[in-house]
Amino acid sequence: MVNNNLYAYFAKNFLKYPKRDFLSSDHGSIKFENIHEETGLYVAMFSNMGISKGDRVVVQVEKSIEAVLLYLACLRYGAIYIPLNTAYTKEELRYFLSDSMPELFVCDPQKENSMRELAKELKLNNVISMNSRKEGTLFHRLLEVQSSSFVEVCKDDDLAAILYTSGTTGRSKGAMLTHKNLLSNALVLLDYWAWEENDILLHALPIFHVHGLFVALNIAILNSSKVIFLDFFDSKRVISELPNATVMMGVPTYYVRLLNEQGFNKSVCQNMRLFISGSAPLLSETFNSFEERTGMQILERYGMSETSMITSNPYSGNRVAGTVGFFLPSIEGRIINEKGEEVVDGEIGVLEMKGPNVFKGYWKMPEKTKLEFTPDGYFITGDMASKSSEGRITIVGREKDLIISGGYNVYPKEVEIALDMIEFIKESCVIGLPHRDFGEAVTALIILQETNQEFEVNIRHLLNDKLAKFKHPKKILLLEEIPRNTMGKVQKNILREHYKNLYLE
Ligand code: MLC
Ligand code: AMP
Repeated sequence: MVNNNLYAYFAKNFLKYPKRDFLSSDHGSIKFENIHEETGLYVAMFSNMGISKGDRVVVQVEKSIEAVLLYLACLRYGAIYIPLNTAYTKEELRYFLSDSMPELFVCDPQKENSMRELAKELKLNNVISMNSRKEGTLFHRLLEVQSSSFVEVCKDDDLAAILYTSGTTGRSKGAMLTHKNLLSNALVLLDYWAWEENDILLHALPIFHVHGLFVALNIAILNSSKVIFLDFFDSKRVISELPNATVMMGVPTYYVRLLNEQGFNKSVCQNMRLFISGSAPLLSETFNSFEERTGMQILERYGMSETSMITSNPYSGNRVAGTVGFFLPSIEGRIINEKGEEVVDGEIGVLEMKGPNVFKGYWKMPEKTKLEFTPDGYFITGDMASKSSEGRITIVGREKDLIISGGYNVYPKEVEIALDMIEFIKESCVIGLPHRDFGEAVTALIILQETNQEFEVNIRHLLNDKLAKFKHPKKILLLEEIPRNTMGKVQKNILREHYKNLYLE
């Protein structure tokens, strides 16, 4: 029987270079030949805990080799892996846990007691903990078991993972990704980016998003590549590791920060074959400065949690600054205007696409899922784009009210809801403004009920428990009036135009 479990595909590569390091971090390393034995321990632990195929495993932990093993073990066991940003607050977690109702929740050891209380309240069974220093109750559990040889048999549309993405209404949606979704995209990218036998990936991204987890790690595993696995992005550290690597992936902020470093030059990039950027728009200015400094062109691609990668600049052909390249092989894409018609080349519309990488739907939201697809089965991305006569796509904006700050998505609505709950705030409006480091900066414009000198300190304090830090406004400005059109809709474009230089001066 064919096993379409993504792990089974990965496992075919474990013995290609058995002695090669798969992950090498500041805390240790693991060789390809040991992945199966090691993940077998996690599989045995799942079995002891009574976890079944299709059960959810929610994970909010530091980046570590063991966190990757946990991901691989979930695939192998047929459990649904749900990684969460480590910045999420307890309030945010409450939503994710109650929505996904996991059979296992893995958290940081320092938060374990408080998470146990939350889990008890939500009637969740298993809470364990881990961090990159191998502390936490997960490691005690692993000592109690012997490695299992079990690999679950999966169909290609069985769920492998759920990625929560925020929504315009302020409520996060869980994008359900299947084994086939993940495998098909990784295989296409492996070929499109011409991965080579001895490529070494420099990995500085977090592993709770599609970029660091599925794009970076899935390809590396399929290619049996070594991964230099950094705990987080630090420009000086990245520069010191670049001579040991051939491929790096990052959000635009990484490249902006590298260019701010004197030590970033041609010589440290001498072994590099490919720099890839995505998750947010890469400014032409960054692309050009990068080329001037290193002689290399960053390859920009475009994707989403719901679909993984959709378009990419070519590996061999021209990479054009400000564009995200061509639809990847196996993807059908089109750009549609307000009348529902396909636009002519150069005109702007909403990008829609279909392909084997498109997710199965939003977890427990069939109605919402329906709304995001056209009757003929295209997924509506919500991104505004145009296509050149050559077929190159340019993302020109977003139909959805979304801010992308340093590669993290922030939906203004969610921040506005949190602000409007503060009793001394009469009204709020949240917009993204251009920012040299983060690309866009979350900015709040508020009207107070009455004068309050301490408003900013008080607001920041109140937001601490509610929203992850990266969602907090970088600036909070007072307004007398919020501009609205005749329908009463806030005219955010007027505010964005008025304050466009706020962070640039
Ligand atoms: C951290 N902070 C941020 C932030 N990251 N604020 C706004 N935007 C961000 N992205 C805040 C912290 O809360 C903290 O606030 C302060 O900045 C410093 O924290 P830090 O941990 O030192 O942050 P820093 O190292 O500067 O992190 C910035 C970053 C990081 C850019 C290195 O955010 C990052 O690695 N981003 C990558 C995101 C990513 O992987 N995206 C892929 C999504 S997948 P304070 O107030 O305490 O000082 C996707 C699909 C696709 O979109 O196509 O790929
Ligand atoms: P997420 O929901 O976190 O998966 O974020 C996906 C969104 O990031 C997309 O819908 C785009 O708006 C944006 N995005 C990803 N890559 C790019 C890119 N290269 N250029 C512009 N926007 C991008």
